[in-house]
Amino acid sequence: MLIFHNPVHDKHAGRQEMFRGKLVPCHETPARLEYVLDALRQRGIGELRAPSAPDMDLIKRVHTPRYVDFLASAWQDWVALDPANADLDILPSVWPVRGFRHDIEPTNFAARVGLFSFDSGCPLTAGTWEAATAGAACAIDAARAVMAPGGPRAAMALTRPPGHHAGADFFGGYCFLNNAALAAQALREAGAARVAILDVDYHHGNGTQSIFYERSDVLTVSIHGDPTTEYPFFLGYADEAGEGAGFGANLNLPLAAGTDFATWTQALQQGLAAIQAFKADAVVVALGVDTYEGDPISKFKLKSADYLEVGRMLAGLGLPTVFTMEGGYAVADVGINVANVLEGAGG
Ligand code: OKP
Ligand code: ZN
Repeated sequence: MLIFHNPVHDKHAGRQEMFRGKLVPCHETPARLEYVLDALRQRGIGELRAPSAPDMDLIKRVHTPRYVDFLASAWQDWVALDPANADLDILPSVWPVRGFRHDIEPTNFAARVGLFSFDSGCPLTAGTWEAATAGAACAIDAARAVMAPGGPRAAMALTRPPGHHAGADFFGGYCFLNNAALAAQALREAGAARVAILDVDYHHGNGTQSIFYERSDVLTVSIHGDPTTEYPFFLGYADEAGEGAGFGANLNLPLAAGTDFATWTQALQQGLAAIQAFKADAVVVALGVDTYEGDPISKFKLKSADYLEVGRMLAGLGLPTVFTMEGGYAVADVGINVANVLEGAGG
């Protein structure tokens, strides 16, 4: 497997997130990715490569140009307000909910942060833009690699911050640019007529779903903790099937907290069957390993060895496959769990 790893992922390093009424150290840390790199190197899995420059035009076909421009300048805008801000992260604190106007863009910085975000657990830091754009480049490169004549069957964007909660014009859930969506768009533009995104992260991929909700060329499937009790709460229910031309091209498979591998596997089979029925030409796997029994913020019960079987089942599709790195917060075990998926998928 060809693995595009983000060499500047650690420039995104949030200090604190709002969690249950307190500011706590961020769960989504640079160490997560280092554990994966260590595990892959130790086990000789994959061929590591650095990404090329990000394709900003493609990024602006998935995200709105004004959101991309906001992200690109947010840190400079923040520090311009007060030089002392350089020692703080940007955390959203106000949002335009029902009844507010959505057709205006305030000039106030806090208001703009709220306009482009949906939670207070997602600090935007000095290096977020650099890390997120390099990660986007990993996803785009991985997609182009599997579509190239003679290219590998599978490639991975090994990056952080993750992406699947980021929508066309908002960040949240530790995500800024939607790497899985960017990979899917790159697959489309490289010649795959029909693309499926299979999101196996513990949390519903709300950003990915919303980006493709009205499109018939990209099937979005997500297996996740039931949003009745699990983040992101306001999307990810089983009755969300897509809209307009996209009707029938979204499948949510919510599972109760406490779900074990046997039950989770049945949902995966269902998701794989939907991808086959869709006649996808290529697939993007939004790979979160926060389904792990030891994950500190999630409630499924997968064991490390189970991830080998997950990889085998995904490879059974026999499709060009791009993996993107999403969640997984049992930091010391993220490496073995991701390496197991990739080994199961054929290394
Ligand atoms: C990102 B990914 C809210 C607590 C939950 C967000 C979890 C984001 C998970 N205050 N925080 O899907 O792994
Ligand atoms: Zn997650």
